[in-house]
Amino acid sequence: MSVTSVVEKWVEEAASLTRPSRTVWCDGSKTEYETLIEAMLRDGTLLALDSRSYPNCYLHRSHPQDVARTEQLTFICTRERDDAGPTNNWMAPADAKAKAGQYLRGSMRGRTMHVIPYLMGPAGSAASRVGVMVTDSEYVVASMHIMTRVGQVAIQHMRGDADFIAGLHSLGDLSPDRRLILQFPEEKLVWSVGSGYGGNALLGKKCHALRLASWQARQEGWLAEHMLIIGVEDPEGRVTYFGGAMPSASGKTNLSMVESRLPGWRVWTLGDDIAWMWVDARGQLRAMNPERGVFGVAPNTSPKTNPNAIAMVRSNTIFTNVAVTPSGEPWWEGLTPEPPTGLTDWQGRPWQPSQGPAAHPNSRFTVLVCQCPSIAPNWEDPEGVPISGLIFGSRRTGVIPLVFEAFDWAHGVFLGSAMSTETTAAITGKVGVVRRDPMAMIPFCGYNMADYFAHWLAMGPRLSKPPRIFRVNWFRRDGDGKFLWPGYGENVRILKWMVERIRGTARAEERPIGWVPAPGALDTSGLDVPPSRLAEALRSDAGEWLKALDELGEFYKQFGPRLPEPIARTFAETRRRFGG
Ligand code: GTP
Ligand code: SPV
Ligand code: MN
Repeated sequence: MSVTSVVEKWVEEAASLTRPSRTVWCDGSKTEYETLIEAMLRDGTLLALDSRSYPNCYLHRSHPQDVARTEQLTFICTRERDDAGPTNNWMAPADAKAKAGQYLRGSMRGRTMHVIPYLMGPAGSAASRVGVMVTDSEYVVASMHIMTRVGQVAIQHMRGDADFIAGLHSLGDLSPDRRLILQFPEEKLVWSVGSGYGGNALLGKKCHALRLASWQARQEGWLAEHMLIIGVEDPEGRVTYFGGAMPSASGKTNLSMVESRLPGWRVWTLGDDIAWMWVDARGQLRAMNPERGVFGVAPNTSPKTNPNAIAMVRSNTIFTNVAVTPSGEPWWEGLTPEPPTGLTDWQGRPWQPSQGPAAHPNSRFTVLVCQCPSIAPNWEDPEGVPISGLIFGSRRTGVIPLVFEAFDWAHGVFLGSAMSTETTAAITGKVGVVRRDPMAMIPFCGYNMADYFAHWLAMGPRLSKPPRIFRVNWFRRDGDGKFLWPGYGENVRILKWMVERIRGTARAEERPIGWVPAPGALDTSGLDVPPSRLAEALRSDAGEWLKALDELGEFYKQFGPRLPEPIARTFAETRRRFGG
């Protein structure tokens, strides 16, 4: 493989810091993948699963203290603190390198350093971008094979000697005390040490495709978002494309491969976690999925909730931190109504129900997205797909209705900026705590969030027909703690209403928060949800909202005068509409 001298020089620098016993350049081939798998089976990094029911499927158990992203150890390292903004952890670049340098110096001694040239986005797309990461984890290399396009295809995409994001990753000693995930947007550089898990370690994903890409996107006038991409096909065969942002473990993968419960309607999968979007020459917003695989949440994935995912993970899948049955099949909470007997838990111990969940709540599967039965035929179109609707969803037990539509682009950006959500097991820390999460980007925006809002607002006038913006909440509960809306496959009913809103045919009522489905406007045919329950799911209560707006006002304060005026104005208007 021929690489540029800038790449070579950077790899040499990484090696002189980490001191691997040898350096291997990855070509992305099937043989390379198989060789890695064999080596990991030999050294116990992987366990083979039952080869008849789960061919080419493996189980990896991560270090018990390394099971999710660690946001408190994740930093944006810009020269100016203000460029990272008040919602990011910040470290000066020199301090960050001094600190992480201690953990990285000699960290690959006795290990192999794998050099992975990877492409984010389909081959042949002007929107695709290159990264080169080095790592001492074979599990990371195999995962990158699935999640990105590895090898010569990446090098070919470089538009200049230095046209790549550089990523240095080392497992270090896996201790959270010596773990840092550092983004240096001004140097197009990532340093990650001390974790082998998910977004901490697969540097193409959150570090590159969101944190650094969002920085580049702002400079270059596009968007890098924590969004799924779907095409919704109606009974006449017309497809309407949506992007959808939801916080970690809050429904993107599920919505991206929904099996429709409405006859004649179907949902096509294009992406489940990240969308890169740009405005084309005609003023149309277009989107593509920079990833090639799914790193999806296992718990609650079942033939009932997500049959497409169940089919997708039946072969060629790496499972991480799930439980395993005596016959060598993966298992997690929710897969079957009752746990099978004789389970081994995610840490390899015989499982007793009294010990808590058998699979880690953030256990995941890594698999090519093209294995999903609902994969869209055009998912790798270099031109992307035209986006007609954007969805902001979050996990809220109360306050936020099932679905409503923004009045216009600026109002939609306000609704995105106003998102809050209950935390999940995707990040270390307490689960179920309400926190602010604008556009589901609080952990992933690589620059000052006030500037991010301004960037979103500035997209509006560039769009000849701005996508309609919708807000959803599948997670609202009744007084008994039960979900008000059945969710999953039934969410297609909400998508149908959105498509009809875009076409101008669906009825809606104006409320202080936006357009809410009029009674009867949501297709509930064959659905066992009484109108009173649906009304409860759609309710917006002035008292609750005024309280929520007070909290939002507190959040906005930290941005000071940097908060864009249209956001402040829409905030004030919303308060007024509620009589506040
Ligand atoms: P990340 O990969 O962390 O970014 O997560 P994600 O947004 O893709 O979330 P995912 O679709 O994997 O869903 C995570 C959790 O939300 C699982 O436990 C799901 O069962 C649950 N969930 C998803 N959709 C629904 C829904 O419509 N209703 C309910 N009640 N739960 C849902
Ligand atoms: C998320 O947390 O949003 C994920 C999982 O998609 S990870 O790749 O670990 O960040
Ligand atoms: Mn995610």
